[in-house]
Order: sequence, then C-alpha cells, then structure tokens
Amino acid sequence: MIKLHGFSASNYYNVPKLALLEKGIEFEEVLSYSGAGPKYKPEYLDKSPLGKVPALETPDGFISESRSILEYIERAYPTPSLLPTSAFGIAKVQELSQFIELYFELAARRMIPNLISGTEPDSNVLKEFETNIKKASSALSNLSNFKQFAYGDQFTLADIAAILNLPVVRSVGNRFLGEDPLSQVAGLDEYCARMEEREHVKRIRGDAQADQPGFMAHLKELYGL
Ligand SMILES: N[C@@H](CCC(=O)N[C@@H](CS)C(=O)NCC(=O)O)C(=O)O
Repeated sequence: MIKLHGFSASNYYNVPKLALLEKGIEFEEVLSYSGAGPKYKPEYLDKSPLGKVPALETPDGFISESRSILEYIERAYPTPSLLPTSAFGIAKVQELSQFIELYFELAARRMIPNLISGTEPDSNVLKEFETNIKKASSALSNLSNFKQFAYGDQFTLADIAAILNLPVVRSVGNRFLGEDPLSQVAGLDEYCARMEEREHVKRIRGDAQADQPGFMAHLKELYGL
C-alpha cells in the first residue's frame, strides 16, 4: 500500500491526501513533521531532498513535491480522474492550480510563521503581499468563475488547489491587512462554502484541527516557538 509521509496541519500534505481520498485509493499516513536537517531527522532527506512535506512512498521509491505526487497518483490510478478529458481542459486545470500556488499560496506562505507565532510580519513583506495579491485576485476571475467547480463540470486538481490554499490567503489577509483580499472574487464565497461541505474536505479539516497540538509541540521543540 502506498504511504503518505507528512502531517495533516500542512496544506501541501493535504494536496495529495485530498486527491487520494477523492479517488478512493487506499493509503497509509505516516506522521512526519518537516524541518528536516541536522537538528531534526536527517534521515528524512532520503524521502524528500529538502526535508519538505509531503513525500509519497510507492513500490518504486519515494517522490517529493506535491505536484509530482499528484502526477504519479493520476497516472498510477487513472480512475476516477481528477482531470478533464481534453488536452486543453487538462492544461487549463494545471494553469489554474499553478496560478493559485505561485501567486497566492507562495505570497501568503512568507507570513505563515507570523500567523502561527502571533508576531508582526516585516513591513516590506506585507507590502509586497498586498500588491501581489491585489493583482492576482483581479486576474483570478479570468481563469475561473467558481460557478460550480474551479474548472469545468467536475471536481479536479484545480479544486484541490483552490480549497486548500485560498482560505489560507484569506486568513493571512484578514490578520495582517485587516481585510479579506479575495472578497471581490465573484462566486468564491459560495464556491468555498460548497467545497467545505464535501465529505473529504471535511475529513481534511478535521484531521488538520486534530494535528494542531502535535504540530505546535514540534515547532516548540525545534524552534522554541
Ligand atoms: N514545493 C513543495 C512545498 C512543500 C512545503 O513547503 N511543505 C512545507 C510544509 S506545509 C514544509 O515542508 N516546510 C518545511 C521546510 O520548508 O523546511 C511541494 O509542493 O510539496
């Protein structure tokens, strides 16, 4: 059976986890907190070269990077598919997923340590976040109207990217800008509410909540946070 290494409080871990759940693939979860290196589990680097979470253990070896893991899952277990059938549709789903990761998730990620530790972010980082997120959120409607799913008429990898990452951006914005930077994205509120009702998204949220004490204890041990 394939094994997913990582921890449920991580949005990156939850990307392949949600794909596996939605596809109904049996898998085992192996709890492993990140921050690998001399201070913490150097052996984890055999699974993920930068010590990042997630890593997927397959019969052929380990794969790191959530995007490559999704690629493996989709090819190794093609049905039910989390991609449309046409070449154009597949590319549009990948485009939207990448757009969300690069221009939303990575922009917000720089302030997640502040969110966790209750500290204020560097003012330049905050300013950059504000400028970049404004630009990205007005462009987002060109890629999705969020009417039913993020793209097309079926649940795809773009929905996984949207529902696991956009709420984090909203939390960071609400906390440090005092407003939701995605409030003007048409259809997004209703879309998120619909996605949160899905059985496997609920499982992801419940597991993330349950993992919080363990994750916080890990951060305390490693960084004294
Ligand atoms: N590009 C990686 C990013 C994974 C990532 O940043 N994971 C975080 C946890 S949410 C992590 O392991 N951070 C620890 C570190 O960067 O050392 C992927 O897509 O899997």
